[in-house]
Amino acid sequence: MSEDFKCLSCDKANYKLIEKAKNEKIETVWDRAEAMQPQCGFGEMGLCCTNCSMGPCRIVKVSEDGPKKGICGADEDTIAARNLARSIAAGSSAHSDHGRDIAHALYNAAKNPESGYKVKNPEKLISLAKEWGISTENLDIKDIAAKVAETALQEFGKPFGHLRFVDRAPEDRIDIWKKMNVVPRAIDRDIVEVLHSTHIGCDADYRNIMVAATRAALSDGWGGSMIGTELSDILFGVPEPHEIEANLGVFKEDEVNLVIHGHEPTLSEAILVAVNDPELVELAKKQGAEGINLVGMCCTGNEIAMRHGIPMAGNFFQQELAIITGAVDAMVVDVQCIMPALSQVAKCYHTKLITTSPKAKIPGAIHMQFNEEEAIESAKKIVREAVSNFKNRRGNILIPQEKSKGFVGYSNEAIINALDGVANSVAHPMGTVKPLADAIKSGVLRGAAAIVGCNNHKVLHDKGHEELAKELIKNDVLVVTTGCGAYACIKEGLMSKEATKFCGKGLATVCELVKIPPVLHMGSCVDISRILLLLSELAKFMNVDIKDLPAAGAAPEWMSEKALSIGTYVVASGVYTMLGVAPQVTGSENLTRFLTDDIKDIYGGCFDIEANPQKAAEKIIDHIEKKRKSLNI
Ligand code: XCC
Ligand code: SF4
Repeated sequence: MSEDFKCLSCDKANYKLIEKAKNEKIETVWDRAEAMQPQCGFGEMGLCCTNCSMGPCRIVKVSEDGPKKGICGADEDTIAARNLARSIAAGSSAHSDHGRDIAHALYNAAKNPESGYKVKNPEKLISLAKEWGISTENLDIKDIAAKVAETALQEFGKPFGHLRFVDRAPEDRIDIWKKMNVVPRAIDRDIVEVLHSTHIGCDADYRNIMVAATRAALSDGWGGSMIGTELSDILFGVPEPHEIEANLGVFKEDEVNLVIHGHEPTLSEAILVAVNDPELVELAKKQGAEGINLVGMCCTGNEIAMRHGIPMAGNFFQQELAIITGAVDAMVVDVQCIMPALSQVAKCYHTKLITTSPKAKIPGAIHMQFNEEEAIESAKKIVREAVSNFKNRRGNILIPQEKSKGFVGYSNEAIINALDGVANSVAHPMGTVKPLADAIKSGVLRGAAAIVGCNNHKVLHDKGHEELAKELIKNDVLVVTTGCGAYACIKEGLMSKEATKFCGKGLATVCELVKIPPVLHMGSCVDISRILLLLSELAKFMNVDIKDLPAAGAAPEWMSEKALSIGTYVVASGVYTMLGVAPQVTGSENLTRFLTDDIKDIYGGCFDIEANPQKAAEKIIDHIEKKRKSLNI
């Protein structure tokens, strides 16, 4: 029976649950994807415009007949570019609003003891204060935290200048951005400008639309996301390697299973404190449970795995399946990548789906607003709700056996220290990238590639990530990963020490020598800002620009607008970026050529599209070898 599901996912843990869903007549993402076929060709190509109420307008490409312009006269290039730009702006807004919430939490840590938040890494706080020119003299940690938080919040709307983190990029890179007029200025402003310029009757030049979109994307990568990552490290600690378990087998039949799903560590960190509260653990026991089993899903799962070793239950396509186990007592969600379908699935079981953010309510879910000003108290109320639901389990529980082990938590500090031979401590700020540069120069490592992003029914679930990762490490390319790609890799065993068996000789030697897995877990999607910084440090150390490095990015199964923003800022930072799913722009030949070719001459990076992971790997390796040749290494 489970053989039938091989065409849906390559993760065996899913098969029994998909079968269970079928038997129990519960619809999943795969059923809805099938029901959606054939998908709209206009949308697929980016040729449908609903920017004003004279529309919708669509451009007909498949035949000579039919409109070639919208009612206002917008052509395929304008329409496709406007659609893409708006998606990039939405993606940038999601990451950046997340960053803003973390900055507010840091402010709460400083000013509001009721919040329960505390600065966990004062060294990183002080170092950021110095970088931003904030005087720390005679100030205690709380005062410094307040100043840093306020300064971070001003990055969103400051009227003049450019984003502070831009100065972290190599000089050559900043020069390119200046020349192209894409230096991000203020995060909200850059996003708003995209919305304005893509309004009907405004910008009609696809290349100019991409200027605004690129600036908004850069204000995500070198702005909102970087603020999110840096301030999260300050508040909750710099990630360090932890060995954890991953996949749907992490649920426990005899414990309260609480899934935390979404993105912002402000919630998950508070929930983690709450599940360890003796009173709540006692309550769980009174209900007949052995304890409380907290597990993570999607990016918030990445965040608590890498800081606390909490198990990672599953990625984007596994969220419904988690509930279908019948063992989830509560799924607590905040923002982003939470399928509205969850409330229907939860209804079929005893599971409580609890929404917590005013930005994301779901009909049919229980809404318990998470109040960051009283974070811990608020989290305890949510956990109490979960615990008290244990007794309502209905039987018919199926927890798959499958789970894997692996190491997560490779912040830049952890990677640099590991390569430097400094054991197990990231307390001191970033050292030098020399050992990494040496390994690349000598050719023991041919280069590095980031595999990031989501799940998408257009690619066999997890296969895009896994196969690409395996092919790259076989060819001595070090892989770093974030987001739902990280789940695919850990589930396949690629983050375990044994994964060296998949590696080429050079990479295997490095991994064994410094005791790292060949695929390094760098966190959630906002943490792609860590990758930007690592590339930037490496480029500066080697006296080149990011575009000259033997490095590449890939998003084999991407689907979200955030991924479009990421892809754009990564390309504009000089990185060759492979997509496994084509963006909805192919109706405009000019825009497609711009993104996959012309853009190379501007930023040094470009998009490439290849659904087949083997072929994608070949292209990435080819790119890396070309860069090595140009560097004479
Ligand atoms: Fe979402 Fe971040 Fe994509 Fe996964 S990788 S599906 S965006 S959870 Ni960010
Ligand atoms: Fe049609 Fe132009 Fe309005 Fe878009 S903006 S819906 S192309 S008239």
